[in-house]
Amino acid sequence: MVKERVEKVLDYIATCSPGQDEFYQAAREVLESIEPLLKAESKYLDNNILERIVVPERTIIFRVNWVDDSGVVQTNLGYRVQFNSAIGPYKGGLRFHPTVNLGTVKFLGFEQIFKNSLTGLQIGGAKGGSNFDPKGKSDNEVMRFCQSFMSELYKYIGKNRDVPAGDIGVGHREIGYLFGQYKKLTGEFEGALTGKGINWGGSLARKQATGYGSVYFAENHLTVYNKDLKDKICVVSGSGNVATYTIEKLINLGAKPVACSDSKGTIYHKSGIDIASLKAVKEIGRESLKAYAKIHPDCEYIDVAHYPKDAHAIWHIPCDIAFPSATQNELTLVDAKALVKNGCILVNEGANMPTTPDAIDYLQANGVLFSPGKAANAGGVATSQLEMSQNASMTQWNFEEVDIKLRQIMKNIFKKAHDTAKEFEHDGNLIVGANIAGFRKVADSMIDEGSI
Ligand code: NDP
Ligand code: 2IT
Repeated sequence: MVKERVEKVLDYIATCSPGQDEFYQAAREVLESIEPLLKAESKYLDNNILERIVVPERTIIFRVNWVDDSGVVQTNLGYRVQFNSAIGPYKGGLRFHPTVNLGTVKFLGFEQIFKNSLTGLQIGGAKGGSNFDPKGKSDNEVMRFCQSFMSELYKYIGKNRDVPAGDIGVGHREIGYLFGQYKKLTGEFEGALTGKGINWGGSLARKQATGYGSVYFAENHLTVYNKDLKDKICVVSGSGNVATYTIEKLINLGAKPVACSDSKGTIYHKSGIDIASLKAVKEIGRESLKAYAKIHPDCEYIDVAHYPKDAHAIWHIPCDIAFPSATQNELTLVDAKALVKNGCILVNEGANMPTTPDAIDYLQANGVLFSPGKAANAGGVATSQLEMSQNASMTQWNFEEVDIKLRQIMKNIFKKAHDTAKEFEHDGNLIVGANIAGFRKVADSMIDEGSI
C-alpha cells in the first residue's frame, strides 16, 4: 500500500515534470526513505500529503535582460520556486550557473523544505537562480545582471514572505547588488535577503557557517562511534564558500585537509592545504586552483581532463574523511569504490545531493558512515535565520555568539536525525532519520493548516 502510493507519486513527477531528473532523484530519495513513517502513521497518506508536498506552492520564471560591457543586450532565465511555506516564510538560496534549469531549482527547493525543517527554526523551503554565468564577467556586468534579476524578483520576496540568499555563483558581491536594487525598488531597508555584508545588515559568521557547520556535524557523527577529527586526512571537493570554510575549520580542529578542487582541476597538497593562499587564490583572486599549485611547488595539480567522465580525481586521493562540497552528483559509484578501497570512514555532504544514489548504497553497504547534505550543510541556512532574527530586532551579535548558536544547532540536528533513525529501527542511517524528522514537522503543519 505505502510502496504503491510512493511509486504513484513518483510516476506523477516523471509524467508532469519530464526531464527534471535531479528533482526526480531528490524526490525518490525522500519519499522512499520515509516509508517507515508512512507505514506507522496513516494520516500522511489519508491527507494526500505526498501528492501535495511534491508540487511547489508557486513557481516564478522570468526573462532577465541586461546590457554587457560592449553595449549588447543579453538574455537569461530567472527562477524562484516557492516550494513550501507550512512552517515559515520561504527561505533558500539563489544559484547563478550556466547549468541551472527548472529541474535544478526544483530539486534544490525540495531539499530545502526538509533541511529548513530540521534546523528547528521557522523557515519554509524555496530556491531560485539563473543560467547566468558570473565567471568571466566584469563587476559591472554582474551588477547590471543582478539589478535586472531583482527588478522582477522583488515583487515576490520580503522579510516575512520569501528571503533569498547565496548558493553557487552567488556570494557577497552578488547579494550586495541584489540588495541595493531591492532597496531602491521598495524603499525599504529590510532583511529580504541574507548573506548581506557586515556593514549593511549581515550576520557575523554567516560566511563561515555552512563549512563550519558541516565540520561540527562530522564531529558529532564521529563521536557516536568513539572517533574524532584529530589528525584525520580529509579531502574536500570544491574551493568555494562551503569548501573553504570546511577546510579552515578542519585545520582549526586538528584534522589535515590535503586536497580540494574546482571546475578545472584538483590540488593534492600532501603536507596540508595552506588556507591563506587558498583564500587569496579563490575567494579574493577568483582564479583557478592552478594558481595555488604555482605558489606551492610541492603541490600536485590534476587537470579535470585527465579523469574519465564518471570519476573525479579528488575521491581517488587516500583519505579518512571525504567532504563533497561542490555540486550535485559529483561523487559517483566509481568514486565510492575508490573511497572504500582507501579506507575512508565517513562521507559528510557539504553540498546538496553530491553523492549519486548508487554511490550512497555502496558506501553504506561497506560500512562507511554517511552524513546527508540536508542535515550536514544546514548550518548555512540556520545562520541565515539568525541573520533574519538580528535584522528583526535591529541588533548585531558578535562572532562568538553566532558561532556558539551554530554549534548547538548542528548538535541538535545531528541528534534529531540520529534519534529518529533509531525510533524507526534504522539505527545509524541518517538519511532515514533526517528525512523522516524533516518531513514529519512540515507534514503535520500542513495537516494543521488545512487544505490550503
Ligand atoms: P561556490 O560558488 O562558492 O563554490 C562552488 C565550488 O564548486 C567552486 O569551487 C566551483 O568551481 C565548484 N563547482 C561548482 N559547480 C561545479 C561543477 N558543475 N563541476 C565542478 N565543480 C563545480 O558555491 P558554494 O560553496 O556556496 O556551494 C557549494 C555547494 O554547497 C552547492 O551544492 C550548494 O548548493 C551547497 N550549499 C551552499 C550553501 C551556502 O551557504 N553557500 C549552504 C548549503 C549548501 P569553480 O571555482 O571553478 O567555479
Ligand atoms: O542550500 C542552502 O541551504 C543554501 N544555499 C543557503 C540558503 C540560505 O537561505 O541561507
